Amino acid sequence: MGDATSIDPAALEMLQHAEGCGIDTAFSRADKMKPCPIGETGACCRICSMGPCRLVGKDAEEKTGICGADLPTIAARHFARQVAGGVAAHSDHGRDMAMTLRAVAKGEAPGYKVKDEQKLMSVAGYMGIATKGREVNDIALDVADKALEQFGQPHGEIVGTRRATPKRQALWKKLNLTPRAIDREVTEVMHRTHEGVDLDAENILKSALRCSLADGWGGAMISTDISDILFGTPSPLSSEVNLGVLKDDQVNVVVHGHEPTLSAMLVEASRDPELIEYARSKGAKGINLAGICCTSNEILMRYGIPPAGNFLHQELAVLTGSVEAMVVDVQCIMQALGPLAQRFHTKLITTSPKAKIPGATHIEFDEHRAPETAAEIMRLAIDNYANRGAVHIPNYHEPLIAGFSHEYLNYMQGGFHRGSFRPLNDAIIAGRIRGLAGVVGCNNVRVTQDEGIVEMIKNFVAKDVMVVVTGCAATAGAKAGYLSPEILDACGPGLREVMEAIGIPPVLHLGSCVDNSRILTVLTQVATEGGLGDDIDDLPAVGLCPEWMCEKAIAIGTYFAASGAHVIFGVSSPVKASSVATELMTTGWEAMVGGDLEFIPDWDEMLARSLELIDAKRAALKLKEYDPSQFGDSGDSPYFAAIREYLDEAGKAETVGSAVYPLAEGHSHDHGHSHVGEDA
Ligand code: BF8
Ligand code: SF4
Repeated sequence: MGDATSIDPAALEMLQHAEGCGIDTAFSRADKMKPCPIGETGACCRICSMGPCRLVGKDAEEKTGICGADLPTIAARHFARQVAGGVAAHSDHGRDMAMTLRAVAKGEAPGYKVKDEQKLMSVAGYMGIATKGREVNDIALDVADKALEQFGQPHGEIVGTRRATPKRQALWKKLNLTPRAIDREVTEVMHRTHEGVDLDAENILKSALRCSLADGWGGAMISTDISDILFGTPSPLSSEVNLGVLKDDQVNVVVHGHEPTLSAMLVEASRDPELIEYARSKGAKGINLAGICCTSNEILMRYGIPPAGNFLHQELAVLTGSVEAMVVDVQCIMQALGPLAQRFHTKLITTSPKAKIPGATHIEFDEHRAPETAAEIMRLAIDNYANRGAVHIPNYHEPLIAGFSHEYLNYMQGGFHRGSFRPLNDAIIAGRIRGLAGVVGCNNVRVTQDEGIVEMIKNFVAKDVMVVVTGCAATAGAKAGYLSPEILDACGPGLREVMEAIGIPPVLHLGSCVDNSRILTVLTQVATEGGLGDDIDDLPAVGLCPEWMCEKAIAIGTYFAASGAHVIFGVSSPVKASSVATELMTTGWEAMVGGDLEFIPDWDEMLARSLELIDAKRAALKLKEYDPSQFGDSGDSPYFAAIREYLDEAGKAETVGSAVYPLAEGHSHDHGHSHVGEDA
């Protein structure tokens, strides 16, 4: 095992256990397989079979491939293809959500319904769909069809872009960056980066910007909106996180992947009295559902189902020997799970026709018979309980609060009908809050698991920067205790004062990676609320992806840049070999769209650069210079006192899935009728 493994004690314990069992993990495989230094930096082109061409050596920037392509073109082409891959993944997920909504509207998807009518109305509103006096399912059908149109419409522009600030929309139009249709933008990038088409790095990167916008304001936004419509817009609730949420005396079912459609049905199945009784008949005390990666975030946000961990925990969960079934759909699923599951009793179950794994059992999920499929999977897991061997569950579980949404933040700051961001904007203007940071994205074995993410969160809150988190970064923060109310004690004085006054924590879990679209709409509202300029590029805000791993992360970083945000990634730059491509994506993009994408592998430098960017925006807005000595502790607010008391009870009572904040009147979101594992 190398020295850079994890800061998570549960992971360290499991890695030692793996070593003892003689089992490989991504961590140990990374020691044996170093990244290819040519591909890592974007200096390898394998687009045609005259190559692959590798532009290396001191004079690499003067060299060309066989066809004459130079380093900027090769690096930009590869980067643009990564963006297209990420956009395709998020958007195809969005398409599936739209298909499900369509089936629901037509009465063809038993088990699902429109759960959040308020959200349906607001989505119909921005899509320009009439709602007055119409049946819910008729509106839902139009919303689903409009969403599906976004993928292949021959004319027009992606409707979600209308939610950007007027200034941003005008800028995109002027630069010809407004995405037209999701599939079209992906296809066009694949075409332009085919051998012998777009050979101008600047132009290639510009097409990557437009393509990425088809994700943030298109596919990802559709995913978030329709998930909210079908499963409820999140509002805060408590849960627990880390491998310790697995239970040694219950049937453990772990969902892993991204889409909420099947996992939400498994939530229902795990609460089905008949199935719980069946589990008991097999000697288990109950059914325990937990999650990995973003499907975990989806059901954490809405039902309080506890995450067992983030991306690098997927193998570790199986290694506990306690998982009866790991149920996967799409994205971020390691092929290594196949052979690994075979060394334990764990049934690895693939469910998407798009994603099969050698060694797995395939039970295809179909939204037209979702409850039956979920029950079938659950029964298989229960039947497997008897096959359990030795169990090693590390005893680490942290309390956390999750479930924040744009809608809920509006509500906390003024009510659903007078929703506003005034208190937040005023606090930023006054300097109580120095700025905003989004800390998002993956785990990556090339850096110490969770270290960069947690370093950023810890330092930001201490320096009065309010933080929003999504994806595996949210899980990392939660595992380290930064999503518990105790975090208030780690806050700078100004931030603490504001959080106590508004009644929200300083690190807000906004959901899965597609829910980064929530950050776009939150930033847009902050920008248009008044006092902080009039577009995202005016805001004292940064977006960070310290431990990025996949193409989706690249797509996200790019659409934030195209939306005007300064974005910093860690690990290493996929265009590092080309100083020209690097320049184009930093100073070039900043001049063009106000945002940019930098890669800074060192955590201290990443933090320093973030604060520098935030302070520079404050100065440009002529805001007061940030001065932490101005503000003092206001003492505990009743909100947090109540939450603290509540969590103190956590050891004694079941807290998972309980709403922890007051809900608005007429608030249509629910978090299920009973707690996980609780008797029905
Ligand atoms: O979609 S953060 S490792 S799970 S890609 Fe994958 Fe990265 Fe995790 Fe969420 Ni997002
Ligand atoms: Fe080499 Fe050009 Fe072919 Fe790329 S497209 S592999 S640079 S010849």
